[in-house]
Amino acid sequence: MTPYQLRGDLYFFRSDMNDFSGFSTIPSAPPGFKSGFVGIIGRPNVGKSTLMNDLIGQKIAITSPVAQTTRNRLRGILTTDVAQIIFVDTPGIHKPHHQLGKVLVQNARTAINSVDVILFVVDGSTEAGGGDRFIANMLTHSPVPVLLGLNKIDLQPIDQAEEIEDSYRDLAATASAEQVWPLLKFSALTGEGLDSLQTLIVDRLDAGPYYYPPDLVTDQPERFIMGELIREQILRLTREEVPHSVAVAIERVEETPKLTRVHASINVERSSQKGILIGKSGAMLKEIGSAARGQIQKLINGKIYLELFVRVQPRWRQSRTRLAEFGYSPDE
Ligand SMILES: Nc1nc2c(ncn2[C@@H]2O[C@H](COP(=O)(O)OP(=O)(O)OP(=O)(O)O)[C@@H](O)[C@H]2O)c(=O)[nH]1
Ligand SMILES: [Mg+2]
Repeated sequence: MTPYQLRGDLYFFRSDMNDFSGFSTIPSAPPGFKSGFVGIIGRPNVGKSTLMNDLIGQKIAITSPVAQTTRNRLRGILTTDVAQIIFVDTPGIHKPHHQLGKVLVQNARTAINSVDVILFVVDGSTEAGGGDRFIANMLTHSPVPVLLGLNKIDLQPIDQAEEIEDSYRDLAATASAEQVWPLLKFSALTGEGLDSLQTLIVDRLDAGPYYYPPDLVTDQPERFIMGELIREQILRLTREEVPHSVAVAIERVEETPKLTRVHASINVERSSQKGILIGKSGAMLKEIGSAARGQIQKLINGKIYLELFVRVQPRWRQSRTRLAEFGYSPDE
């Protein structure tokens, strides 16, 4: 079986294979070609995943106004004529309240140590806060170049622009001991400023090979993205503690020439949450299912039959075993 396959407009991994060295479809890079890994780091909700999707031109990561949307390290690959940039989207760094949060923050920190450039993203529509300073301190002795990216400038109030930017200039000046962090402004939503960001990143990469086939946009398996698209609808349609208490598992995928059947479980911590997710006469589950089905069909460009069931797994966010089962293990 080939390790990846064209579905719709995208190539997807079809197995757990992640070492492409020696894989015949990877061309050798032309002279002067650059490549490297760029870690997108920051507080929850500053727009890291939206930014990665925009930069690679595909929706790989789900996004939402709920903090702690991203729970896994996700790679999005951008290949141009001159460079291959592998963006590593990470969970927002926050003060963890349970085992899940600890794993998320730990994985974001691990990612910092295995990239060539760090893109530290902040919310440029408000002044720097304690969470940003905490991350800035973590990056103080970074051996790799750090770029400080002010996102959401489309929301920046004009009369406060100066104060806001000064607060981040101060942050960069206090934290950057060994290097001066360039400060950039952009909007992941409108795309403004992203060309200059891309240029600045490529400037900081060294000459290198194609790490992935040029037409691959992510190393996430298709099944993983299916589960995330279901979770995204739950984040969109439910409130308060429900989004945080949900884990989606793809139990089975059966492919026939005309239809792909996907069986997924939605795991929650309490029966009250199960009740909310099912809704009156199953209305909520139906709404989640039909919206997620639409998204998954778009993803694979084919017909999907989606079956969802809700299961109570008490305190799964505290259980190492359950976390591992749902794909939230500490990265190496
Ligand atoms: N107006 C505006 N909204 C943005 C911009 N970038 C992201 N957003 C919104 O901000 C919210 C959070 O975006 P995400 O991309 O999920 O944020 P994140 O940093 O990945 O969050 P976590 O995964 O929780 O760490 C979403 O509602 C986005 O639509 C931007 O440039 N402008
Ligand atoms: Mg995210």
